[in-house]
Amino acid sequence: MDYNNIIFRVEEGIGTIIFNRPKALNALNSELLEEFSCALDEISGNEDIRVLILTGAGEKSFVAGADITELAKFNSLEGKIFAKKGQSIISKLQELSIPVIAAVNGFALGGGSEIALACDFIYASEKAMFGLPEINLGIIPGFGGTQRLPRLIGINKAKEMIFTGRMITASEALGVGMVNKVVVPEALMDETVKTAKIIASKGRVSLRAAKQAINGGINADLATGCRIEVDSFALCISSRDAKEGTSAFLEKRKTDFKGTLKD
Ligand code: CO8
Repeated sequence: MDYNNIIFRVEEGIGTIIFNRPKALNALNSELLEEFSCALDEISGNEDIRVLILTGAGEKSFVAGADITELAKFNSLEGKIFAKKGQSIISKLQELSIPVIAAVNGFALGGGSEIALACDFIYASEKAMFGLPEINLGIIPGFGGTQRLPRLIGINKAKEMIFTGRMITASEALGVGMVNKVVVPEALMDETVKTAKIIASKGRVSLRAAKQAINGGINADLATGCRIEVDSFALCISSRDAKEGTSAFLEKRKTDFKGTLKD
């Protein structure tokens, strides 16, 4: 597919999607969402991609939310269709078997924060601003924000953000555990790629199993979560990567994970 609203590239096993409507602060219109969805399908079908990075074009914004010019015209049914479509794309993002890092370079508002929240973790530029300002538009977050934000930062802090619509700075986001690392704007991509490369050097099967165990267990009770972990552990122990990892340790050499899903 030709992409007009995103840039999608793959280098050394690292996929990068850049939301690319800088004149509208990379707001999510239907066309961009469709392209994002197709790129996620491409990534799911490409075993060479080991880690995905999401970021925004331009210096100002990651994604400033859903495109309000589109939202303003929706009736209830259209709103429901749009929200369902957005949620299914964001679930697709969360369910990717590979790790996903959001490199938030500027505004991550509404749907933009919700995309970042569905990533495995967030690195942010000092200039980043996070918020769920939907209340100011007379609506509520519709791409999973009322669900993922409280799970990540706690119910009371999430309620304060959602009820006031107030934006928080990158350092506040760091303080509440929404963001893992804050760096100067020029260092954001380098820092993110550095971490992505470390992750990409690990075994694909064990990365997949770890993500599956964490995501599967987080909303379950501890006993269920531990059962998921046992199954995920069993999945990777017989993999080629596990043989490589254990042999490399015993032979006192560096690991060379092939990243294949075949055992
Ligand atoms: N949609 C469309 N256009 C936008 C958006 C947006 N979300 N955000 C910014 N733009 C456009 C502006 O209209 C402007 O365009 P133009 O130059 O043609 O006038 C351009 O981007 C630059 O924006 P500003 O001039 O406003 O830049 P400022 O630096 O003054 O302000 C802000 C930046 C604070 C980010 C400001 O633009 C803003 O508040 N934007 C809206 C943010 C927002 O409310 N986002 C939430 C949207 S709702 C949402 O995401 C819900 C998701 C779930 C939907 C469920 C479906 C029913």
